[in-house]
Formats: sequence, structure tokens, C-alpha cells
Amino acid sequence: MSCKPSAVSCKLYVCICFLTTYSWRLISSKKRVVSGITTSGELHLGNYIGALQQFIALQSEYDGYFFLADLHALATVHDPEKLRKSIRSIANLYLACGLDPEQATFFCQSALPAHAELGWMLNTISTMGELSRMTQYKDKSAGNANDSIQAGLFTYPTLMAADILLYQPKLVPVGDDQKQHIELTRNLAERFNKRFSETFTVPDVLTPKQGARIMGLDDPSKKMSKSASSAANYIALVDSPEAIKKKISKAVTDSGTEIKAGKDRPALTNLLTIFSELEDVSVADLEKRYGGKSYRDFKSDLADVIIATLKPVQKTLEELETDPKYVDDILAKGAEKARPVAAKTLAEAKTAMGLG
Ligand code: ATP
Ligand code: LTN
Repeated sequence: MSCKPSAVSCKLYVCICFLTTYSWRLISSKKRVVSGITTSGELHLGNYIGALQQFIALQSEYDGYFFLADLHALATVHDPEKLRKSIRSIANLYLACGLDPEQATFFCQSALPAHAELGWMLNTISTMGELSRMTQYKDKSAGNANDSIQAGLFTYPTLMAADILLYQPKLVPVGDDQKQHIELTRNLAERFNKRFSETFTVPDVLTPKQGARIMGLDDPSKKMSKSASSAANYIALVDSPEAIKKKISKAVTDSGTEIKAGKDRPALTNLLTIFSELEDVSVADLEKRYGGKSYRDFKSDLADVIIATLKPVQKTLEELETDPKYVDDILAKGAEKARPVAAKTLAEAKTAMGLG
């Protein structure tokens, strides 16, 4: 039998080479997005609407790097069991909410020392002034004496900038409260590129048109937050139907009886926004639907919509909780995929600064 390749097999070979190169180009030409969530507690509806929904909507069109910001959690959590529990719970929730590890790269920040290394390098080009102007730092340190404020809380944004710049993304999807940190990241990238050499892509922030700042149910002047002092502030994604009904029925409303949004109606605006985001119906349509109806009717339907949204998430979560190895493997594979990307940028940044 002749060993010479036939014309058909040659054509087939060329065809396979073309397809491999072309599909690789398609994957690698996807624009990159990067974001993370701090593993400092339980995820809530604000995280879901402001961040997770965006990650999931972007994952097929973009090359997504979505990580668990466990090093950032150390700025506020010094209880190892609490931290471990939060990392596992948020990892499970990313997947249960629809993050697809086949499409997006999903990993723990602490698995890649490059984050902390670049974080330090960016500290050296940041100023005390700009870090003290960060509203998250001001809010979280308010009322505390300098001696009791963690330095990690202060330098939190430079680590965040490192998380982002390592992956050279085009976009960073976050909720409204993180916009200032992304602005600082852009400034640091520009400063570094100018002072040393063109190294980092300057990314744009992406916030959802609606729902970028979901407010607390107990106080619509403050954002829903996982470190709120009362659990009545938020709906956790793991809350039971009974807890959801109770929290929504107790949620603060505005004076008057109308189901209407408006600048002077922050509580109803917030509840309508949550409803609108979860049911994919406009606030204007909801106002029409509930014209003449009571707060009680509206709140009862809102609780049902939240329960229905979270039911499949909680079901998947139960399954994932029985198989921790499955999630660990996904995180390990994600870290392996992220490692060379981060290493390349870190090496370039080191060379630019004179470290080798
Ligand atoms: P903490 O209170 O511990 O700071 P958090 O509840 O604010 O936590 P983060 O981990 O800071 O949550 O946020 C993760 C993502 O969720 C970020 O993109 C953030 O902007 C978004 N996010 C947080 N809270 C809200 C909210 N209330 N509305 C919309 N998006 C939010
Ligand atoms: N600080 C962010 C979490 C976070 C992040 C990031 C978000 C850490 N690193 C990089 C976007 C990009 C927060 O939501 N609290």
C-alpha cells in the first residue's frame, strides 16, 4: 500500500488546518471582559442584578474571566471558616446562576500570585490622596480610628486594578458602587503606560442600564449590601420562600398608596426595578399593571417573582453542594487557563519597571 497521501486526504488535511486556525482566531478575537465578586458573605439580589446577570449575558459573546475575589475578602473577614464557607457558597452560586465554565474562565484570585504581585507594583504608582478619595474606603472606615482601619481596606483598589489589568480586558462589568474603582484602574493603567511603557489596555466600565444600584429593603437610601448590619436589608440568593415573603412584606415603602416610580419615591422605585429586572417587563408596564392596586398585592406578586427566579438556582445549588470536587475541578481548570495570560502581562509590567 502506498504511503503517499492521496489528493483527498491532502485536501482534508488543509481543510482541518484551516478550520482549526479559523476557530482559534474566532475564540481569541473575542473581546475580553473581567470581573469578580468579593467572597465576604452571602450573595444577594443586588449582586445578582448588578453583576451576575451581566456576567452571564456577556459570557457567550466575550472571552470572560470571572473570579472569586477571596484576597479582597481578607480586608474585612478574619474568620477562616466564614471565608471558606463564603468562597464555596459563591462559587456554587456563580454556576447555579448560569455561569458556564465551558464558555467563561472561572477561578479563585488567590490561586494566582500574579494578582498580589501586580497589586504591589501598582501600589507604588498610586497616591495616598487618590486612595483616600475612594467612597467605598470612606464608607467602610467611617467612624473608626486610623489604628483600627486595615491597611488592606485602603489598598483594596490597587489589588482590584491588578485583577483587571492582568487580563488586558476591554470591559469590566460591575454595579454602580464599583465605578470609581474602575476609574482609578484606568488612571493607573494610563499612568503606568506613560511613565514606563505601553503595557496595559485601558478598560471601560460596563454597568447595567437599570439595576446598577439595588437599594436596601430596610432603607432605600443605602445600597443593598452583604455586609449590612441587618438581614432585612437584603434578599440572599439562598433565602427560603418564607424568608423572602417576610422580607418583602416588611420592605419599607413610600408615603401614599400609588405603585409608581419617581425621584421622590425611592422605595417603590427600588421594588419596581427589582420586579422589572427579574420578570423582564418595563417599570412603566408594571405601573400600569398595578394602577389602583394595593402595596400588599404588589408586594405579594413581587415576592412570587423573586421566589420563582431563585427556585431553579437553589435547586442547582443543592445538587452542587453534594459534589464539591466538581466545583473544585472547575476552579482549578480556570486557574490553569488564567495563569499564562496573567503571567505574560506580569512579565511585561516587570520588564517595563526594570525588574528583569
Ligand atoms: P460588601 O457589602 O461586602 O461590600 P456587596 O454586597 O456590596 O459587598 P460586592 O462583592 O462588593 O458586594 O459586589 C459584587 C458585585 O455586585 C459588584 O459588581 C458590585 O458592584 C455589585 N453590587 C453589589 N451590591 C450591589 C447593589 N446593591 N446593586 C447592584 N449591584 C451591586
Ligand atoms: N471589589 C469588587 C470585587 C472585585 C472586582 C475586581 C470587580 C475585586 N476585583 C476586579 C471587578 C474587577 C466588589 O465588587 N466589591
